[in-house]
Amino acid sequence: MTRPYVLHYAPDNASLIVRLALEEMDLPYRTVLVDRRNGGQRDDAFLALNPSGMIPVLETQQGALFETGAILLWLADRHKMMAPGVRDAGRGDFLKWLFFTSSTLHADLRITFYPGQYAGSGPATLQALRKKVQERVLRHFGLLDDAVGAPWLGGENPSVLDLYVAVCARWMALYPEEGPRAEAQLRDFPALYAMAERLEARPAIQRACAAEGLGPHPFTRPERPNPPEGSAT
Ligand SMILES: N[C@@H](CCC(=O)N[C@@H](CS)C(=O)NCC(=O)O)C(=O)O
Repeated sequence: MTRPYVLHYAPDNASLIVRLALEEMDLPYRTVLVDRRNGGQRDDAFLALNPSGMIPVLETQQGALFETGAILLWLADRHKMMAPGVRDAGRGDFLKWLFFTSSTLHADLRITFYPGQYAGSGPATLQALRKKVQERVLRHFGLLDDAVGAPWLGGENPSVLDLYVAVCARWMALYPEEGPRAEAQLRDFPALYAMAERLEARPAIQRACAAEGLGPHPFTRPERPNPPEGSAT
C-alpha cells in the first residue's frame, strides 16, 4: 500500500501551495504543524529534513523534499497531473513561468516579508528595500497577467503554476502584517483575477483553504488567516 505523504506546514505559509496541489490531485497525505511562533523551522528535527530551515517539507517514499517549486514539479510529474507532460507542447512555457514564479516572484516576495534577512537593520533601510522590491513584484505580476492562457496560466487545464501564482497574489495583499504593503490588488491584473476566481470555486481548493482557516475567497478577497491550529508567522 502507498504510504501517505507527510506535509510539514504552517498556516498560510508556502506549504499551502503544496496542500492545494495534494488536494487537487486527491493524494493521501497527513500534516505536521511547524510551530512558527517558537521558531520550529529551526529545530534540529526540522533542519534534518530541510537544512535551509524553510517551510514546506514534503516527506515522500524517496525522502524529504523541500523547495516549493521542486515539490510541485515532482508531484505533477510523478502523478501525471496538473502540468504538461515532458513531451507536451506546453511544457516549455509551463517550466519557464514555474521557475519565474519560484526563483523571481516568490524570492522577491520573501524579501518584502523578511527584509531584515537581506539588509541592515535600520527601519529606513528596511522600508526602502521593501518599497523597491514591491515595485519589482508588481512588474512580475504584470508579466504573469500578460502570460495567462485561456483560461489557465498553462492553457486549457489548471496546473500547479496557477496554485503557486494565486497564493503569491494572496500574500501580496496580506503581508507584511505591519508596514507598507504593495500598492496593488489582484483586481489590477484582470487575467490573473479571473484565474484566481475560478480556482477558489473548486471544491479541492475550498477544502485545503478551510483546513487553514483562510476564508471563502482566499485569493480574490483575502482575509487574515484564522487557523484551527498554529500561526502563519
Ligand atoms: N524558497 C523556499 C521559500 C520558502 C519560504 O519562504 N518559507 C517561509 C514560510 S512561507 C519560511 O519558512 N520562513 C521562515 C524563515 O525564513 O525563517 C521555497 O520555495 O520553499
